[in-house]
Amino acid sequence: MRNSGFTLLPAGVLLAVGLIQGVAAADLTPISGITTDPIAYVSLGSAIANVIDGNPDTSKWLALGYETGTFTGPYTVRFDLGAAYDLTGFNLWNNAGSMQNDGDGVKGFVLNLYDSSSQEIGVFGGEATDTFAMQTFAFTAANVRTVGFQIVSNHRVSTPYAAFYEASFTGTAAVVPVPGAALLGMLGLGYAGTRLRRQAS
Ligand SMILES: [Ca+2]
Ligand SMILES: [Ca+2]
Repeated sequence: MRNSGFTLLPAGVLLAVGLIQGVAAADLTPISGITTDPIAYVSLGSAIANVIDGNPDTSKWLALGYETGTFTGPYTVRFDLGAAYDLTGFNLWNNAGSMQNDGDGVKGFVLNLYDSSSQEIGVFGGEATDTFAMQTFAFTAANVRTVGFQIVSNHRVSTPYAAFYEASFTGTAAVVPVPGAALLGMLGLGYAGTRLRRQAS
């Protein structure tokens, strides 16, 4: 009598396999963000929550800086990914409002990468165009929990703020050793082998 391998495995092993497969992740929307820099146009709805709601909508944005004067950044918003991830890139939906290429989008930026202990473990710099379409910036960094998105410049110095309307990251859950899960897997394989041997005899 033939059995599929899966029916021979105890439920715990199937659960462990499922959890491992579930680790794969594509788009990572931060769970929260903070800034100690000024947010411009709060009265018009400018807010951090707008850029981490998973919904690219140019009418819901975050403007860092001031409403009058000139651009005097850098301004930083620090995103919390909610867990440690091995990152492969950054997605930015830049500029805001009803018009792109009007100078208020992020230009030069730096990503400061921190682990779960808030130790800086990497830095990535880039330059964004002043357009609405999603821009992707590839890099690799392991065990990143929070990212400081430091806006160094916008596209027109006479505009005193920089605006964008969504941000996300790509990557997979950081691989951490889980001795218990490995042991469970070994026990499961041993159990399956025992069943196979018993059935063969
Ligand atoms: Ca949004
Ligand atoms: Ca604009």
